[in-house]
Amino acid sequence: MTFLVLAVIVLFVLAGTRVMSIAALSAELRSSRKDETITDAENRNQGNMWVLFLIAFLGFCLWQFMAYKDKILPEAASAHGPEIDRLFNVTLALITLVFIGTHIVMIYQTYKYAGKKANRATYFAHSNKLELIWTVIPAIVLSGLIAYGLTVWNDVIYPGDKKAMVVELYAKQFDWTARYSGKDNQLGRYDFRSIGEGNDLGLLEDAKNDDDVLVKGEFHLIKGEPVQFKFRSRDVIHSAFMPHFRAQMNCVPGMETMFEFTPTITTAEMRTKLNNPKFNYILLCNKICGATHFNMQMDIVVDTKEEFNKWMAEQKTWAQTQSAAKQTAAANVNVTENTSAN
Ligand SMILES: [Cu+2]
Repeated sequence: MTFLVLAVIVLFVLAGTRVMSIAALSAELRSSRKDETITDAENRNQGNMWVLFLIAFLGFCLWQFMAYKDKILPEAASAHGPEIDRLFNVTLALITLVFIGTHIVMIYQTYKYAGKKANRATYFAHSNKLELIWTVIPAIVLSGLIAYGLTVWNDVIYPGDKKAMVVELYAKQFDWTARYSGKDNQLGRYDFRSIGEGNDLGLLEDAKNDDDVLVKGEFHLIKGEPVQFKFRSRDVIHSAFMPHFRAQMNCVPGMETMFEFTPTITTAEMRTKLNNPKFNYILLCNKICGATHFNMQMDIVVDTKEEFNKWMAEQKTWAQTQSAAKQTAAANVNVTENTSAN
């Protein structure tokens, strides 16, 4: 099927070039014109057509903007989110202005100065005034934008000193594990050499690990309470992207990265706001990290404190998982011994 489609495309291109060369030949035969000189009328015509193109093009851009408006992210669901959105909107407004302005100026030139036989071009090699204008204005605007961006980043990355719940997000090809630090709010030690069957994260024998809770597929956060994420990766660079909370951080093998934020809207509230009972917050991998990168995601549920505590009570701690695994292993050994005795 793919081959057929490709064959059809190639044949179309070949047929197209044939038709074009035939058209060119017949035009030459029919033509009474002896030279290639473009007339003033033709130039005027081109100038007018550029204006039509400008209107159609800007109209198309506006249409796209309106048509895809509902595809952009909903209201930010984190405390720092509105600040990121403001920065985004200011940048977008600026580049939209420049985009429209440069197109209008450019096409106005082709319209106003459409070729005329009588026209003579002005020649000048250098203009200090022009150089100054197009260097100083962008420099000022861009410096302002960068200063604003750095200020926002500073606010976002160094949040208040309210004690945050520590959660580790562990990335590997191709899934995520969330590790809650438990009652002590401390993540236990790990070593990559301990990674193995039943120990994806390489956790070590450490009392701080005992109350840690590991979950996959979905993890929960509390509305109004800060959460400090610590990111790790086993293999390649992944990127933890939580778009609804305006949060993203790289997960780099061999080092720990961090991001802290406070969710402000529960999943239930957001479902009502968006009038979409199926809505879920999401954690995505935002680095093309391999074959099934597209599927590397986890749902995020923002709960009230009570809902969260109820959910957390249902989860098994690392110590519980470990002792269950030991019991299963012991049972298996018994079975093997019994079988060999028989
Ligand atoms: Cu990934």
